[in-house]
Amino acid sequence: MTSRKNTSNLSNLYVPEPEFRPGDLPDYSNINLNKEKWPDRPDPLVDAYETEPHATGLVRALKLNGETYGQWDPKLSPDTLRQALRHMLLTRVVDKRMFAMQRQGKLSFYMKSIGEEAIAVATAMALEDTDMVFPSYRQQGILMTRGWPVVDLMNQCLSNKADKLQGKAIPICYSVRDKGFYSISGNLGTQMIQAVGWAMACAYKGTNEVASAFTGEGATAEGDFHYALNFASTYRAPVIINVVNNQWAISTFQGIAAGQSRSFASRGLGFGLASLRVDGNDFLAVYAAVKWASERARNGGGATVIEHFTYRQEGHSTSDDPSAYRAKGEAEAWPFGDPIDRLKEHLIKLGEWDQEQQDALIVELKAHVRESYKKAEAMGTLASPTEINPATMFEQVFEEMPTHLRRQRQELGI
Ligand SMILES: Cc1ncc(C[n+]2csc(CCOP(=O)(O)OP(=O)(O)O)c2C)c(N)n1
Repeated sequence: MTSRKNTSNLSNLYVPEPEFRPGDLPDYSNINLNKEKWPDRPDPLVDAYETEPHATGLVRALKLNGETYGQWDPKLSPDTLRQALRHMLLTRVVDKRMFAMQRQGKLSFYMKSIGEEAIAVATAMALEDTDMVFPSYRQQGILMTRGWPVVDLMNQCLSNKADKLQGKAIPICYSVRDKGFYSISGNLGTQMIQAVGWAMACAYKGTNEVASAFTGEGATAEGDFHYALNFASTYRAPVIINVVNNQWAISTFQGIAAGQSRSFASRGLGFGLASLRVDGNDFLAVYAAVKWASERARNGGGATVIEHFTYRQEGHSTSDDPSAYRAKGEAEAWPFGDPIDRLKEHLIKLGEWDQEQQDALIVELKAHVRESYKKAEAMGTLASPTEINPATMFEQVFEEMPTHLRRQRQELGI
């Protein structure tokens, strides 16, 4: 998206504005998908500056009609594609259920990833399970793909007595060590430097593992993003820096963080890092891009910046009302379609899926999510909390409890 006008008529200061605001009719006819540059797939160890066409064009493999195109098609088996569809649908069904439960007062807060499922699921499927992910709060699809039980996600969001984090983190700030899913912090950007540090340690120890960090495009305006890129570049850290450009940072449009750059991916070029801008609603392209970047990282080529070009179909969180700042119908008008529909169409085109199977899968997943919710609800919700031993607040934070906490616990007599 480009900005439409400079609203600042009081001075020469340029203040960018989004193309569409409430009351406008969203029209993306300026984006001609057939005219976009679809760059070929270079060798993963190519010189970083050779990826300039990839950082400013768009890596794609799946056309909107379900057919594949070009060198980035990872040529996955139908079984793998069906698995991907299942993980993406499960993520969406869980999101919808949790949103509804939040509206019923069962949890305080939730964040959906609707429209962005391909990014998380393709990442998890393209990486090794031993690779560590440093996520933001919109990659729950990674947990679904790595097989974290849905009931555990729900227990965390309900902060109930079965919550493995014992209520220490707000809902959606998951931390799942055995799934290689680093603790999500509410402070945006912190995970970027943590990921690079972790990757540097892997290189130091020679473990051949890769770190994968995620930020929204808005948070790339934080210093942490730039520090992370600098360290990643200097030490050739085996890390993938993912920027999920879903066009909106709550009510702030992407142009505020982008400035005059041609893309978020092109930020990486300035640090001498390989950089790819990928159609984030194209499961095949995301998978292929992550494979490419991980191959580069594992073979000593260092870090890659991947911008996932997508659209946040719904509100930022349960506390947000996007109709206050976005034009009605923007999500429907988004020219890159919906990632789940696109993968479904692809499977149908291959003769490996049909609508009946799709409907049956949704029924199955909804039943699983309903059952999981019943189990989680029995452990307590915001509306009907169960007693949690206050002593748990002192546990699972430090490996060895520091003296000041020991003293505080004694003072409380627990
Ligand atoms: C350091 C910091 N600044 C501000 C916030 C408040 N905040 C939470 S989410 C958010 C928007 C982030 O947008 P973006 O990075 O584009 O990610 P998205 O939500 O679109 O996935 C803001 C400003 C915060 N949590 N931490």
